[in-house]
Amino acid sequence: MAKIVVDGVDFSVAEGTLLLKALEAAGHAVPHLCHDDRLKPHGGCRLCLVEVAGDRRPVASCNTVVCDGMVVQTQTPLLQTLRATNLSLLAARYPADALTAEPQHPFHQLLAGCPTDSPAVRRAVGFHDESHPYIGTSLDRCIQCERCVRICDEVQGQFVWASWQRGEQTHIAPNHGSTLLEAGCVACGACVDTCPTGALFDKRSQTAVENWTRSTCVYCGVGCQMEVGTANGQVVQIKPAASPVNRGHLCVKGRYAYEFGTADDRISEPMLRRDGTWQPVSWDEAFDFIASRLAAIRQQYGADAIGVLGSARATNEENYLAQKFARVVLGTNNIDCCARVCHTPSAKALKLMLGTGAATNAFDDIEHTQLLMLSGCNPTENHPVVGARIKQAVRRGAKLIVIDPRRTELAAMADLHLAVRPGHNVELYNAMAATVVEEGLLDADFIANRVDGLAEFSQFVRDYAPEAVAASCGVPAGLIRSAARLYAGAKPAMCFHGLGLTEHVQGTEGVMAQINLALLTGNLGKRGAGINPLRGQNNVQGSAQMGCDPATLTGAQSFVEAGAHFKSLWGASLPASHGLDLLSMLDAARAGRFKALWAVGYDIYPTLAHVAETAQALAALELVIVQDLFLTETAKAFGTVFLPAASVFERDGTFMNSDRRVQRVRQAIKPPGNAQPDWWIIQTLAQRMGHQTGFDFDGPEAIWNEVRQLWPAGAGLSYARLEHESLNWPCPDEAHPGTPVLHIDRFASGPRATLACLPFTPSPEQPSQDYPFVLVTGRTLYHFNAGTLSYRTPNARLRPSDTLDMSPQDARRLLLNDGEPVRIRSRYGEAVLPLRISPTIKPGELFATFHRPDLWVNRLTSSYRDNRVNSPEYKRTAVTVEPVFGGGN
Ligand SMILES: Nc1nc2c(c(=O)[nH]1)N[C@H]1C(S)=C(S)[C@@H](COP(=O)(O)OP(=O)(O)OC[C@H]3O[C@@H](n4cnc5c(=O)[nH]c(N)nc54)[C@H](O)[C@@H]3O)O[C@H]1N2
Ligand SMILES: Nc1nc2c(c(=O)[nH]1)N[C@H]1C(S)=C(S)[C@@H](COP(=O)(O)OP(=O)(O)OC[C@H]3O[C@@H](n4cnc5c(=O)[nH]c(N)nc54)[C@H](O)[C@@H]3O)O[C@H]1N2
Ligand code: SF4
Ligand code: SF4
Ligand code: FES
Ligand SMILES: [Mo]
Repeated sequence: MAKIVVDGVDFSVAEGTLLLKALEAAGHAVPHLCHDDRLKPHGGCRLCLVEVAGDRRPVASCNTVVCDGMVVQTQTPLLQTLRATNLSLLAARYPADALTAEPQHPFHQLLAGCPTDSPAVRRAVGFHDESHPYIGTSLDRCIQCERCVRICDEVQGQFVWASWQRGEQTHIAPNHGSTLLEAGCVACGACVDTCPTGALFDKRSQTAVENWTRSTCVYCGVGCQMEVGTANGQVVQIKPAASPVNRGHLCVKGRYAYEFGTADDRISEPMLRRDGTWQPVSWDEAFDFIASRLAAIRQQYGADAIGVLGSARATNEENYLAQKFARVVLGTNNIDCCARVCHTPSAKALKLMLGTGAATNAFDDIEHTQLLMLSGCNPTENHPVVGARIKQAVRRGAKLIVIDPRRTELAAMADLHLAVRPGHNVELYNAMAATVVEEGLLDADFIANRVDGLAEFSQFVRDYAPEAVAASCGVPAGLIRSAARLYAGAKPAMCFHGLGLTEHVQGTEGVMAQINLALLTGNLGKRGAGINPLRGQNNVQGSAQMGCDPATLTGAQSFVEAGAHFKSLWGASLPASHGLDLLSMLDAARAGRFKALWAVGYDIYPTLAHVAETAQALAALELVIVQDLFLTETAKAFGTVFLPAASVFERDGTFMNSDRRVQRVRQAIKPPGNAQPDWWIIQTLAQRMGHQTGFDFDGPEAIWNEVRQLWPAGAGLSYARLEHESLNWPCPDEAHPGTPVLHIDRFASGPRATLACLPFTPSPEQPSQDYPFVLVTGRTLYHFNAGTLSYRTPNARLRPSDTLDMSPQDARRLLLNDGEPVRIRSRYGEAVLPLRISPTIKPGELFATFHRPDLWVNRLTSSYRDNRVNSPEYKRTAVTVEPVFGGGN
């Protein structure tokens, strides 16, 4: 601690604190304009000046670090004169009307407290952009604090803004291009958020906010914390909140894509389909109908003819109730969620080899690592706040390896980019492991203390020397060796991965092969290391963790280890049969053995692979219950009952993010019409079906407390703690600080882990003369999965359509033009998309997004699945492409 004296009073603050912050903490805050906690000290506006004993001239407190014995004056006459002069210089030529129209901006508040001369001439404006859907510019208010320039560089890493010219003519404008979007803006809103004058503003937030509610983003698994601004019962603005996850930053979806809740086609009444048309009914009628149909189906076909899908978009509490409903009320383990189609392979691989099926390290480790290896993930688009943190780590000197068939934004920045052929991950990792073994790059101590199976593994990987597999996996042998050396040589080195590893026939094995590399090089159980799946939706980690998985109970506990505890707490027997996963439920439906499905917040029809097969299965069902905000494609085509759910803004609970944090979701507004929170819907139906006890919670906190009783690693995560702490599980009791790094001294499965020998067998899905291209499907920044939420916001303007990305070479060869609609055909179906010619794609490969259900990209994908956990092979389909004569469909 450093002792300082401020205006004659003694204070103690932590050594190294910025003087500006120390003064704030001491209750002697000084005015400031160009400072932002998220940015490096700048010292430009000279408003935060203070006098420090021993210094001849006043210093900028935002640019000075406290040291022991410092004696500081904050209010001398000299300082007051200097501040007033500096403020009036900034106010010169400032539009006076702005002060009265929008008094809330920090600069306007400073001017109100400090009389300045009234401005005579308006400032010249260098740049004006009307075209952006979210960001407005009034640069006559720009006071050159450069906060926008700095935050775009230092936090988002996009380098959109620049300060142009000198002196009187100085102005802020994009680095290049005539609009923000042309300059590469990704609409994160950080520049708007930091601007102290309103020179940059949120176009859609013109209503004054009445209330701010802290909550968690509804989109991806990063789990950003946000302040939800409401007025007149509606969300009118969203701002980033400070938290260890997002550190006061958001991406375009979290910050701006919130208007789905008030979309015209939001459904807020329960509905039954009668004679082919949807008719609104009361909750009573809907529940009575479902209860009697479920009872009849169970009577006729048995409980295992029914299945429930939890929702990765709903809370932990709701998913917990969904699986309890399946197991206790229906009596079946047929319960799953969309983790099945993305990271169940990761969870399986991690559980099998290390004992805990979740990311090993926290996002904070990005700032503590020497090297990042990203495999089959595209964080700047899909986990953008993490993507931005990775970019900054690389700017600060961390090494970067990217393994991805495409040259993604981060691949273009990487030290090494390994453009592996889609589906050849196991082969490539085996070759990297072979290099590590052959060249003696192992961490011998770590292996001696914690790893088994080296002899057998060394023998096994001999067949995978880089020179032997280079041609097959598409990466030159020299590059494979360089990557192995770089990864093994950097201590610590951290892996992130995505669906490019998991959505393959060898998905689980791809993750296992990556874990081998971490075991060989000692990159587990320490800060800045580990194996980290970037989980998909806001609560996909939680949905599966709560037990929406046929094979595991809440807390990913097995029936053997935890079954007795559940039976006694639930006062019920557990279903005896093995549950079906989602894909097996649909297989059983096609075989006539499965009859009813309740899909909570999951639109399976357009998002599962091989739409034609999904349709056959859904058509064979007698009862399809859809619980959602909108009439999804599944509901439109096959729904029997629709139950209207409350949105993320309309209820309480918790989500679990990608780095194992449980975070609060708080109700900010009321649901529309008769829409209800998912937990209420599930609980009320359970009661209707005769289960009063066990489903009589008075709200999400009570449900969560039952979860804490059943899941030892979550027992310490009380709502009271979550109010002010950000904790990673395991957190077994209320005094426990949480566990950001797993497997520190021993693995969850025991003291030692075993290397896995994983022979590579290629996917049966192979290109041929008729289907010469390999199509990869995936995501883009502006839209989210089935597009259900994001296409109901102005993000639709930022990216109106899915595209088929093709290399310039192939486009030239096939005489196809950019933007032209093309027909893509696979062995399973066809789709029409506009072509986008992109140098990020290799010849012979293609990439398409799948966000617009009406374009049906999944008509193309096959029914091949991961050989261990059944995840569809979305990332590899043989197709052919041809022009669509006479335009698109
Ligand atoms: N903006 C946005 N964000 C999202 C989503 C969204 O739809 N939009 N969805 C959320 C969900 S549910 C999920 S699960 C996550 C997914 O996030 P990611 O895992 O990042 O998702 P994808 O874009 O599907 O695939 C990632 C990358 O895998 C590469 N790839 C394909 N095949 C291979 C291969 O064989 N090997 C390797 N090494 N790479 C390969 C692709 O080129 C692609 O760049 O994103 C979440 N975040
Ligand atoms: N070709 C191809 N297909 C893919 C993939 C791929 O990479 N390629 N990826 C796959 C992956 S990883 C995933 S996760 C799936 C995603 O597929 P989905 O899970 O269907 O996609 P989401 O858009 O996340 O939508 C879930 C639904 O939740 C609803 N919802 C939102 N909030 C709530 C709520 O609070 N309560 C309720 N009840 N509902 C709510 C939304 O309206 C939406 O209908 O797609 C898969 N499909
Ligand atoms: S919105 Fe984000 S990316 Fe766009 S200019 Fe502002 S800070 Fe940069
Ligand atoms: S990075 Fe993910 S959690 Fe954060 S604001 Fe964007 S979509 Fe939301
Ligand atoms: S806030 Fe310190 S110089 Fe601007
Ligand atoms: Mo996902």
